[in-house]
Amino acid sequence: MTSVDRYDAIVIGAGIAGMYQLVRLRELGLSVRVFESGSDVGGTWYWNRYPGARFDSESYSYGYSFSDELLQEWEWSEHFAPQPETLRYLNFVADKFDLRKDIRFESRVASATFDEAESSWKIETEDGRRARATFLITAVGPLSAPTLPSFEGMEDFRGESHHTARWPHEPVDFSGKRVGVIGTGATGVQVIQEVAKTAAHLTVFQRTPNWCAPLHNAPIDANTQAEIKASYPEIFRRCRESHGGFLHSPDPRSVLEVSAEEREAFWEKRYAEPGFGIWMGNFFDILVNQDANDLMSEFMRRKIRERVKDPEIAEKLTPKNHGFGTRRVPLETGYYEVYNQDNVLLVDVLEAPIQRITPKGVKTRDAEYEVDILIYATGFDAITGAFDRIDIRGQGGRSLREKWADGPRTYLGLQTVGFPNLLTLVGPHNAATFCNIPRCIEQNVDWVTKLLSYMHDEGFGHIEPRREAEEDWTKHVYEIASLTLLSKAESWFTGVNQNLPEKKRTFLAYAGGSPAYGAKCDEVAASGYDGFVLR
Ligand code: NA7
Repeated sequence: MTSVDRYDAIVIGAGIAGMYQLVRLRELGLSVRVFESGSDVGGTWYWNRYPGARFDSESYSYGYSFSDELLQEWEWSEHFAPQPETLRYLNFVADKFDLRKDIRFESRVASATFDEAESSWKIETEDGRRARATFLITAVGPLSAPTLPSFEGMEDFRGESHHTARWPHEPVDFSGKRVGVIGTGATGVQVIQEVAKTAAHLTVFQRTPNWCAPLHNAPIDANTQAEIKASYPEIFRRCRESHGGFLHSPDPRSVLEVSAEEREAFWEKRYAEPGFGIWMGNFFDILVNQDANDLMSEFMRRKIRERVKDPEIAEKLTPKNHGFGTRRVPLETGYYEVYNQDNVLLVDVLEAPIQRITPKGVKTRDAEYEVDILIYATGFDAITGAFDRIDIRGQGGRSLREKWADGPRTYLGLQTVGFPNLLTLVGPHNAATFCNIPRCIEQNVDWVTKLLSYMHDEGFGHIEPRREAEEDWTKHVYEIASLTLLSKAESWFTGVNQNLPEKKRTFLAYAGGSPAYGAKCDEVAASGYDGFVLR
């Protein structure tokens, strides 16, 4: 060891992507070091410890698929596992594959600089540790840079306050407490329905309501467990063939071609089924045709009215500025019924905005709401945020943050011109950003591993995309997005976060689906990496 440790590859992040990338690179015989800011493995599942955090993907469709032994050893207890179980699973994986010995924890990478003379990357952590590697692989996660509002007085609040993605490791007791939650995205919905069970009083500060659908979670019984273990190849085949890597695929019929009775029956069935079927397994055109989407949104509107007793509250909970499924659909268990409880108050902060945080609570235009605990479920600087928090400098000292300031430009969401040997797992414009994420992570990691193996065999030490390839891919990403209604809504997919006014509205994910994306990646590899320059 010198003062600067040298490796073949440095991976940033020990979540699902970083852990799997480590497994694969070790198999190639490469020296690898993973840097992780947390004190242990797990990424998303390490940080998001808020009460109520759980999968919206079927547990058995979410775990790693690469090891049959692991699949047979691990047992999920519920169809949609809670966060503590997922974190236990990831720890189990880390133990089984002895991953921790190559991971440096509590090491946040502050900067990464490309050294043109050596064609390698130098990184420095916040605590001054330096390392160097030929390849820099980011596994930083698409939703890992939490954002807080910038209300005046936040630091003067006298109670306890937490962002959901920075939840304490010790349990927070809500009994007898007045709790406030700001935010009603997928996270807010999960935390609200859980806190409402024990808090003395809960005030929900909602700006934009979302279309929420029932999760229908249940424990997995012994027979089902055996069936799951016997059918993993089939489970993963179905995921591979579906647009978003889920067990749900769209119905090929148009909403507009079936009778009113038929579509009602279909939607009732989907509403009563577990998971994302109502989003990913709906009529194919609800996400591309406004008329089709309007009908679906009307169905969901009726459901809210049926479940929420007070019609005025039901109205407040009904989205007005976007159609069903055009933003991430929160899955819920009794969420709407929470608003029938006497101890729960819904405050519409679109109507009466939050003006400041006071020592005692939250002050809106109309009133001050006193709380003992304040929960910020206010989301993330999505997809590009975790990159922006590292000072990444490529050829000529060019900053990645500056390059992507008007929106990311990539080739396959895996590389970007001017930053050779930097590979961005689950990066912007990568199908993994709109996916049952481990399924697409495995695709990304396997592709990168094959690339590194090819480069080793062919004697290449340098890879970067051609400018035309980057332009074509970026254009394709925006064209595909423009065909969907997702591109019309304000959401983290489109880079809209009102706490980040400088962030440009673009489309950050890839909406063309993981099968098409996977096929394109395979084609590029088979052609000897068409679109890339290898030296
Ligand atoms: P989201 O989906 O970005 O939701 C953040 C929520 O916080 C959303 O309801 C926001 O309202 C609200 N918010 C943010 N800032 C404010 C301020 N200043 N005032 C009032 N309300 C605010 O993040 P999540 O963590 O729920 O979900 C992220 C993903 O993680 C999710 O899609 C899953 O895939 C897992 P807004 O909509 O901006 O009006």
